[in-house]
Amino acid sequence: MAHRWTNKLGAADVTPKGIWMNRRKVLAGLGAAGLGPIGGSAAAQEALEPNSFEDITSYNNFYEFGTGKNDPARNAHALDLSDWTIEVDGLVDNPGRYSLAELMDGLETEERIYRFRCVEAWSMVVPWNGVELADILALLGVQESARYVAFETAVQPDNMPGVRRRVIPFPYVEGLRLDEAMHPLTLIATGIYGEPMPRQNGAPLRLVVPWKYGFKSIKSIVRISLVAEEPPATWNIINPREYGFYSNVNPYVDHPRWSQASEREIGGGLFASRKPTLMFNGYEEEVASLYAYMNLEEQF
Ligand SMILES: Nc1nc2c(c(=O)[nH]1)N[C@H]1C(S)=C(S)[C@@H](COP(=O)(O)O)O[C@H]1N2
Ligand SMILES: [Mo]
Repeated sequence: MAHRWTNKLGAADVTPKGIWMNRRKVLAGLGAAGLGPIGGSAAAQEALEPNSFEDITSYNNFYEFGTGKNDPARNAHALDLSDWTIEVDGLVDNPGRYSLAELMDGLETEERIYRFRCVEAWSMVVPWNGVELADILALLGVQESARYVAFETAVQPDNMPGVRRRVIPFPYVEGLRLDEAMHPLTLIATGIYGEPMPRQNGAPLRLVVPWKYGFKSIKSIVRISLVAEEPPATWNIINPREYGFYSNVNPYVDHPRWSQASEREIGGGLFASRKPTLMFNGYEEEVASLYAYMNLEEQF
């Protein structure tokens, strides 16, 4: 591929102020701050048409329930949601074991219609309900020395056939750099189409990071840790050559085994043409400054 994406933006100020400025920019892009869903800059022009509830809940990746796209819809009914708690630990002022309601105390969920791009080169548009992770982190009190946020998925061997068969290592783990975690596009989602999060989509709470490949959006979270060092991430552990820690959507950096230049839209029908993949999945204007100092081909 001849053309390579390079970051032409100036120095990014990855400080709380930098984050705040970035947040203001995103909110400014909405017109009236806080009104309506954020779809990203490109999406301001192009109204995003969400996929059907049926598409979103029947074509899934959730390896705890099997590796087939239909397996989560078939098997995730067994996920036990009773007494769900989220362990919060590490470099945080308010560690402890929280219920979902306690974790989101006083926060109102909003709808965000985001593009969702899997590393396997398929995509959907999903109307999530959730809260900004930044707002949860503010309640938890992130300490000065924290640089990353680590997440862990529930392991329920009796209820998860993929865990029993050890199709990949479990628990599924993921992580974000703190500035990524604090970005106003980054959500903790608790629903889709106004319904509580379906089990196959990661009930009762899952991460959504719309400018990154789907595997960063870890499901059914039971642990959130504030840490100083880059935390482990499941697909990066399995195959670091193919899956980087950052995994930002990037049409100019191909997967070693396939092109990332285009994508197949789920629900588009058998004869639909592939659509070009957008830099940072269409959220370039909002997030490119987070990566100003990085070579995105080496740190992919
Ligand atoms: N715990 C866990 N989280 C996960 C996965 C998984 O297998 N286990 N798959 C990831 C991948 S590869 C994708 S594409 C998305 C799929 O989310 P969806 O099924 O809601 O579309 O979930 C991500 N989160
Ligand atoms: Mo994925």
